Amino acid sequence: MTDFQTIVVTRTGRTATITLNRPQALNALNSEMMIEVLAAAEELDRDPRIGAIVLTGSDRAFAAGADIKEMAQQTFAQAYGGDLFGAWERLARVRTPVIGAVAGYALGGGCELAMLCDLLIAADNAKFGQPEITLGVIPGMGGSQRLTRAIGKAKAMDLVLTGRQIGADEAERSGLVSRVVPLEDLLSTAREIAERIASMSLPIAMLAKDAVNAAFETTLAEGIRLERRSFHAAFATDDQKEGMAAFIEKRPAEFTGS
Ligand code: CO8
Repeated sequence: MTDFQTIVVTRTGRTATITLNRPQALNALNSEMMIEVLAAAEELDRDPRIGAIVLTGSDRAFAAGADIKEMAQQTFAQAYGGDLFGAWERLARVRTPVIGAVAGYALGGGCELAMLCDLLIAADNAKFGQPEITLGVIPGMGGSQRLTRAIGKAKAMDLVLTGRQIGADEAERSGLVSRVVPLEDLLSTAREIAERIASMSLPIAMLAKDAVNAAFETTLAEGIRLERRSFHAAFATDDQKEGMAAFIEKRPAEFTGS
């Protein structure tokens, strides 16, 4: 994989970890980091040997937002003309399951990047927030939409209008993260989850991810229809035959991704 300046990419078996690595700026998301995260995620997504990706930062910061120093002088014409931060949306099109492992600050674009992951694990020191309003802007990478869908209108309005931060426990109570673990267990827990997902059938995991994501994109009736069609399609795979045979024969399934 390419030699990156702002991230570190490691592979272990069928999983990979992308670590944001600009400690001097609390992992503030500048354009270089955006290009590198997207390149790494898309390359891993193309690799059928990788069944799950962990996205993480440092103990102090997952990411403290978009790089304020880089964007401070942008004009409307530059922001609109260059579709500032629009490319991050490509991460939502990665089909391999992505687990966000958040410690420390996940603010602004950092919170939005976390919400682009499929499921979120938080360390007990994690802090989430959308402080854009304090800078004279609003969330620009899905915060007003994904946060509202994740935690509901009342809390999303509270965070987006006041810029207040919430801790890991409130984030879990609100449905933003699926688990909170002690800081020292964050990465091992995220990797265990990644390994478990990667031990399943990759095409089936992709179908499952797609079906859950449809709940955010479409009507209930359309979502149910898509789910049922995908369920039926699963019977075209060898992995469905293997999974059900393994259950009946009382042995672990060995999925091949076919
Ligand atoms: N951009 C640039 N530099 C940053 C950022 C940032 N977002 N956050 C921290 N830094 C830098 C600081 O400037 C400082 O650098 P230096 O030592 O050179 O002065 C270094 O990181 C350490 O930060 P602090 O000294 O401030 O550390 P503290 O522990 O005192 O405070 C905080 C930590 C509370 C996280 C504080 O740094 C802070 O408030 N940061 C800004 C948080 C913020 O407002 N984020 C939202 C940014 S706007 C945004 O994200 C818009 C989203 C639109 C889409 C984004 C797509 C990616």
